[in-house]
Amino acid sequence: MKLKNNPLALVTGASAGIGEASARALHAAGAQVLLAARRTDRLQALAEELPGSETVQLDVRDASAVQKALQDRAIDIAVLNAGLARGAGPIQEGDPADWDEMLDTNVKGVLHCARAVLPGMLDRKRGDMVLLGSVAGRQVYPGGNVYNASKFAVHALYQALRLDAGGRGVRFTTLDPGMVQTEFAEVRYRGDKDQAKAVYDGMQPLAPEDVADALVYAVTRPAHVNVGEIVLWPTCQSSTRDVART
Ligand code: NDP
Ligand code: 8X3
Repeated sequence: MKLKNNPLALVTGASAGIGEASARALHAAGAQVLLAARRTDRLQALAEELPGSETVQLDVRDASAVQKALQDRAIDIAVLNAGLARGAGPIQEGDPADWDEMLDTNVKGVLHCARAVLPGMLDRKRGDMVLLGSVAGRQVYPGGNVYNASKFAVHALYQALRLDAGGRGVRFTTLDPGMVQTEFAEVRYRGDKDQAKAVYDGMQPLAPEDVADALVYAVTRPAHVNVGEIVLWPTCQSSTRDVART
């Protein structure tokens, strides 16, 4: 699956996990990649492996920084992937600072990036905007509460983007994976490696490369085809609550 004309692909959250795998896969498919995240040491190490790529230090929660960094770039493919969960306890024990961080990153971060990139895509009458949603944005699970709400909001934004900006040459896709083994669980449990490892005990999660493969499929379709919604489960995961473990 190859991209034509060496398009410029922005990947937010390219310093780890799904974003890093997506950047590698897009580059292999023929894109010039713009790698965005907060940890520039990781971005620079990745950029050295991907000739022609660029890095930008970006906190997607910072609306004016996002606007400044992206508004003048002719981005053909925007993979709005930066995101995180914090904690998995019940709402009645939740920490409002964690709620802010999830909503500011997962929801407003997507809005900030879309606001900066979409006008140019609409002017050029082409482009791909891919949102990293989640099955957590389709089914709530115990303790998922605010993370679930953030990903349900991403799904609403996907639908809203289609209505607000659809029909003008730009394709919108929501890519919604189930469990993927990345640093996600470590971030969620604030570096507790045992707790993070237990998430994947006795089951085979998706690899970030599996998600990147689906992404490349979506953006390499002919211009008149918009895949739209991709839900990608590990075979052993039947729902956000049901995982067959050995
Ligand atoms: P990782 O923790 O491995 O990677 C998260 C990435 O997001 C990092 O590159 C991190 O970079 C970046 N990021 C976090 N906060 C910010 C911020 N404020 N500004 C810019 N970048 C930020 O997790 P995943 O790869 O698993 O997650 C990627 C996306 O996929 C998320 O949206 C997640 O919700 C979604 N997802 C994950 C699933 C999973 O099971 N892993 C399943 C379904 C969806 P840095 O810290 O350097 O800024
Ligand atoms: C991340 C997948 O199941 O941990 O979106 O919520 S899950």
